[in-house]
Amino acid sequence: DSDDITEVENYTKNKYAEPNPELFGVAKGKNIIKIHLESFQTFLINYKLHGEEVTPFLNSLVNDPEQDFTYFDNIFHQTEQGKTADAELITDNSIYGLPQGSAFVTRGTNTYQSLTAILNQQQDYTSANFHGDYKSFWNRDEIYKQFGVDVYFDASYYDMSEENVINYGLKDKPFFEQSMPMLKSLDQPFYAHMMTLTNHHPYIIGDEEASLAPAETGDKSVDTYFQTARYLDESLEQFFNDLKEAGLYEDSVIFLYGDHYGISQNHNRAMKEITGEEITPFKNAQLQRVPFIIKIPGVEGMGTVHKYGGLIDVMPTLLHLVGIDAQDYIQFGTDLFSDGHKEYVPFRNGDLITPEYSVISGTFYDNDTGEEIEPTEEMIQVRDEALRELELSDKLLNGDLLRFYTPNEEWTPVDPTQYRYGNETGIV
Ligand code: GP9
Ligand code: MN
Repeated sequence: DSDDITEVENYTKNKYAEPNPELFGVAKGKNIIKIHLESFQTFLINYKLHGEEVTPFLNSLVNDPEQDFTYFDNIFHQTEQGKTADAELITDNSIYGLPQGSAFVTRGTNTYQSLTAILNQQQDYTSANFHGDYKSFWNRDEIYKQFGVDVYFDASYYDMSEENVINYGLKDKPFFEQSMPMLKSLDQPFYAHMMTLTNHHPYIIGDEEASLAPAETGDKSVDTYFQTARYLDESLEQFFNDLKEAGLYEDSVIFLYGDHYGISQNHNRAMKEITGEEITPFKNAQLQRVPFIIKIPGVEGMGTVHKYGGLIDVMPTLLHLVGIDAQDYIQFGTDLFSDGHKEYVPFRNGDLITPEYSVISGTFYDNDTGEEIEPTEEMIQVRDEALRELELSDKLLNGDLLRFYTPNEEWTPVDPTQYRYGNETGIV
């Protein structure tokens, strides 16, 4: 009820970090291209297999200052069972997924105040999601309407012939290739969310598409993970070239993020071979890093930034870049570019990572040594704060509390009946 939403509001307003004045509004009205790197973990960046870079194209973005990208190398995914759907929920709402199940499915008819709707209402953006799977997967066709996603280009818009499809759906190269005309057809400015798929467990790839030899751990999905990651990397290079050719590259905000881990703890033996270290619970938590890589038109790349954060911080960061103050909205993350950004990162299971220490299953570890430590009062406070944050996010979702929240005078609640995807008729 309204007391509960006030409790959430007080919490998020108190956590809120003021924008960095040098970046606030620099990307106002610019097209935004969001690229979802399926199952992509940070350890792949600059990793060499058989002496070869696995992802030379992504590496060039993070290593070459001329490309003007900024790479955050201490970002964590924060997802749970909802996997991709959790990553979408988190990045477009700055709300955590649920501890069990997928909020996309169980909270698909909630009221949301999503990035897509805010961009549309405040700056007339058109939002479009692109994905080579069918629209009902993860209940997307229902919840996207609550988010106010204008267009959903699902599998029915693509040529899903046998040679184009593998594993869950469309291969990344035909996906990006066929997305180009759809992207060009959008009214500008747009917020385009491109969701890749080929780098998905169990990492299946055909001989014609594999340009890298598999790893040799003997664990099949770990071995081929590098090959599908390479394929994804090549598809990105092709997409960036197409964007340049279409005149959509220079002046767009382009960002890429890994949605969640690709290699689970069931593969610790093989991962020991890959990383050269025993995968302890501490080490496993550190492996939950996913890249966040962003180019902002007119802003020089900042190289590699070591600030700690999570996917929860993506939305407030973007809002500030386009010049919309995040303060009005209920958000659990804070702007990564802000001096006031809080560097503690709650995981959905209650674990926690900060720049100095990690809390895993209730045990505190020193990040430098990986050794157990006795927590200080302050560490315990931060841990409790993180747990409270998760609890409030759950309260928000389970009580559908955004129904009771009006961010500002301009806000119009999203009407889901106004959206149609694919071949849907007027009857919803
Ligand atoms: C399916 C794709 C995969 O459409 O997004 O979802 P995941 O299994 O990663 O949650
Ligand atoms: Mn996924």
